[in-house]
Amino acid sequence: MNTPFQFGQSACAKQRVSFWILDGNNNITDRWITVTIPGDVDGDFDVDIYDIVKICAAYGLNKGDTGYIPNCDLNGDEDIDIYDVVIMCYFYGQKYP
Ligand SMILES: [Ca+2]
Ligand SMILES: [Ca+2]
Repeated sequence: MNTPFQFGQSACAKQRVSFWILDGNNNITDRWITVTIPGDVDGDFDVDIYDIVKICAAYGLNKGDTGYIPNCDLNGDEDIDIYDVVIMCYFYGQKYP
């Protein structure tokens, strides 16, 4: 579901939300975020083997490293380590209908 986001609206699960960024030069950029299950690093609304493959490819990397995938940093501490894998394992097998 692609839904235009309204200011003040809370994003619910399984949504792709668009928003605009206005930079200091008055340039507007359109961006999308996906609200999904923790561990769904590829954004297809499930946590499966493809998500594990992706987190394994980035395992051990820190923010700024080549190959770092922000979606794989599930606890937001700027590295991809066992704590992120634990979160993914907790949600493994879940999907939105
Ligand atoms: Ca997935
Ligand atoms: Ca992390």
